[in-house]
Amino acid sequence: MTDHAPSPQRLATVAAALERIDLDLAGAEAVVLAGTARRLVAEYLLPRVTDPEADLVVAVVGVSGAGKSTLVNSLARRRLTATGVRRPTTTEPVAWGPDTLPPTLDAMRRRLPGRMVDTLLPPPPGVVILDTPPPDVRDVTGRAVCHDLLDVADACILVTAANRYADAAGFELARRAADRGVTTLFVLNRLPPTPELQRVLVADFADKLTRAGLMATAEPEGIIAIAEGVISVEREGLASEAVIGLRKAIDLIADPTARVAVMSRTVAGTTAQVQEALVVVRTALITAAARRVELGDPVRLAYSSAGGQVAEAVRSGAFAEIKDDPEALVAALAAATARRAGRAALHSADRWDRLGAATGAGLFTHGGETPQTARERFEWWQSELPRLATELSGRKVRPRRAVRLTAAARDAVFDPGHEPDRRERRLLRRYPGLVAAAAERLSEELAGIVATDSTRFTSALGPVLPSGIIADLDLETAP
Ligand SMILES: Nc1nc2c(ncn2[C@@H]2O[C@H](COP(=O)(O)OP(=O)(O)O)[C@@H](O)[C@H]2O)c(=O)[nH]1
Ligand SMILES: [Mg+2]
Repeated sequence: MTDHAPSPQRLATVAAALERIDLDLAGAEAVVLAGTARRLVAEYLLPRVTDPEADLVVAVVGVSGAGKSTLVNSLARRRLTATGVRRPTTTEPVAWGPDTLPPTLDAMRRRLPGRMVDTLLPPPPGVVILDTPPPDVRDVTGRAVCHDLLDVADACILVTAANRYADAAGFELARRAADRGVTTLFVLNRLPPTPELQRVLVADFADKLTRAGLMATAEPEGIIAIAEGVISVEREGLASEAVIGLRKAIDLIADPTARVAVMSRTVAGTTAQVQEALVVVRTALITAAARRVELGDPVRLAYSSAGGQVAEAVRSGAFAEIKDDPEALVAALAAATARRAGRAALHSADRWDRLGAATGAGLFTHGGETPQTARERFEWWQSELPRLATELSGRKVRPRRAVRLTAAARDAVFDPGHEPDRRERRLLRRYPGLVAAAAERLSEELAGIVATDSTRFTSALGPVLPSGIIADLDLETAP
């Protein structure tokens, strides 16, 4: 293969990375380009670079009725057949080649029903000729079969009927091929019998191709002219002499030296096209990641300070005067937590609004379930205090003592100025570290409650960029 061709390892890395990215991350343009890049890498570049000795795939393309199938039959000197194909309109491709088809056709063969290969009397060694359906034939997923075949071809033959070329029929196929550096033979088919008229039409066709940027110079020699001829009923083709020019042109690219050059040009062109697409995809992913940080940052800061503020209020004794009324305490604590979460939400939604991100009315206050969640978690915290004491000391707390112990620990956590009486002090001494552990666990609960409230924002940020993906989405990196 050429010096510029990416290695199979690199291609496999890029293909895997393209499978891995969650395209919710990027915009519509990047989604389309990532899909194209993935197909070109997995279905053309990787199999082609892995097996450079495999035959050259030459796709015969053009609009319906241009005479593609007739020309391929003429070259083969018989009617080509493949199981499941109904003539005269080709709806499924037919590959005319030897028994073993190049791996670049594997993906298409898997995707299309039926057998697409005719191995009887194969074409010149080194090439596989592919008769394709017209561009309006689509597979079950809605993709144009002809486009996908053209995208895995090494060379192509664009067939245009003399009465159709004027409206640029099939030019978009030539453009698609040119974008990948595919060597293209232009056939002006079904020409009228008068040589003079043929010359005029061929020159005009060459001129149109040149002006469309599909041919370097308007040389009529660059075009293979074929006159409308008599079709043999039994082989559905023209007399062999009619296609001598086309056959010679195919022999030229099938020549071992020319083959390598043709293939290298297509590999280089396809690599360049993929690389361009990858730049757009990488940029979109990086932009999306930066946006995630821009939007996520204010939310994270606002909510972590909200959790911290309630914890600080507890430590400074803001709830001291109701510490002996468990019902009032839980209600006040839940209300305070929800209020702080609501303020963090307001701040976050306000920032998002200014940053142009979508915000619903509900985002400007705390989540509807937050007060109830807070209540349940504080009740759980309190009910777990005896078990926490057991965990710390390894001693069982008897049920009657549990009530007193819970009250003593709660008093100590919520009232920094609380002076325990002798009984309480004795009780707490039996469970060293309980008050500190209980306070710590309460802070965790507070942080958990506000974090849950913040998921209304963080879940809207979309998936995180998988690590290493940007470096992987590059064909120019060494393996
Ligand atoms: N008489 C005559 N008919 C032709 C010629 N080329 C194609 N046709 C007819 O035009 C129709 C379409 O040709 P076909 O090869 O199936 O076109 P495709 O859609 O490009 O594959 C068929 O009925 C062919 O027999 C030709 O040179 N002479
Ligand atoms: Mg056909």
